[in-house]
Amino acid sequence: VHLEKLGWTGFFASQDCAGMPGRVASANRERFVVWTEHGEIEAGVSGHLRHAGGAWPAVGDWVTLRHDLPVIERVFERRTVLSRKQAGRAMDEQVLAANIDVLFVVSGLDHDFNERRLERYLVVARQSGARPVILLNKADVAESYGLDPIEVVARLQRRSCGARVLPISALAGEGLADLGALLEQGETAALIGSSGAGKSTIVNSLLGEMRQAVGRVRAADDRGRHTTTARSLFLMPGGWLLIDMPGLREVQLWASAESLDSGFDDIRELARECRFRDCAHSGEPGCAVEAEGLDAGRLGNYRKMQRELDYLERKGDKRLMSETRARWKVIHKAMRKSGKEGW
Ligand SMILES: Nc1nc2c(ncn2[C@@H]2O[C@H](COP(=O)(O)OP(=O)(O)O)[C@@H](O)[C@H]2O)c(=O)[nH]1
Ligand SMILES: [Mg+2]
Ligand SMILES: [Zn+2]
Repeated sequence: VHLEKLGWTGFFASQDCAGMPGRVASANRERFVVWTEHGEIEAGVSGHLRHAGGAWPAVGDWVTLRHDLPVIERVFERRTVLSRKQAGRAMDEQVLAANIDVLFVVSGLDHDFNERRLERYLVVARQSGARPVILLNKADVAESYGLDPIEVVARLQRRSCGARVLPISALAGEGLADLGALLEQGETAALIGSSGAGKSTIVNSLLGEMRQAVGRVRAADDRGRHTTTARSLFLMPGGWLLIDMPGLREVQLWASAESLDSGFDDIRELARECRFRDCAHSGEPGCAVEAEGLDAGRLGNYRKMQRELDYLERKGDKRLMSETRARWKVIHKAMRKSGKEGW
């Protein structure tokens, strides 16, 4: 396999690299599957990488391997980084995937449909530097959950600040042909969303074969079972790559205030008219956001995420947070240059 087919570009080639380059196709704590020019290699990490305290390999990462041993020695600088705050009290970043061009945020149009969760995923997506696309899956059953796909798509599209919103049915294979058109050859997409949203079914439908274990829906409570164990990378017939990620139970933000605001243009626009510059839109006199009668759920969610980021800013590791912020600036400068900020 040529490295270009796996997403290798000049960005990585220009980084000084001794050893054999490869891309992490799956990451499971200490064990990694790495794709190289010479095929798939199961690898661990070197003592140096373990103790140097640098980036730990994540799925999608470009790494260098030793020529004589299946050992990862180094992680290449990342083009984009998909991360969340580690679950629990720890104030640390957890990298979910790296070097993603398009992030498919998947939600089923069923009992699990939740606009607040989608808003949260969009913040994560914008922080990552990848182009977010919302996939509303299970359009075939939407009606039986009282959801009108056309109406939901229109509403989300109005609020998504440029992110595409596509209704699909992975099971029926509807709408999937449009996905490949959003990526160029060698680009990488990832699927993120709750367990049971249909991510693995999307991978299987695109591959035209049963490669990913699909969760059975329990009849009793209709909740998809958690069946994906390792995240994995797939080569799509159209020449792009797709990462299937396990369902995330909880997504705490590891993001900058800029990433949050970039998904809430409507609130930001109105906020300019608020009497106080630092208006929190919660009962202040002369608040334009509240006067407009914006969807209370959306405004509440924005405030909740703002508080979460304030807390992160105060309690989080200052150095890490400033790195996160610096990365955001670099990514967005690069995107403006490449004219891809249209999302
Ligand atoms: N009705 C319907 N069910 C779907 C669709 N896509 C996936 N499912 C079902 O949803 C359940 C969870 O799918 P799975 O791909 O394992 O979800 P994942 O946890 O996001 O990977 C399975 O029972 C699928 O058959 C769809 O488009 N329509
Ligand atoms: Mg799955
Ligand atoms: Zn206000």
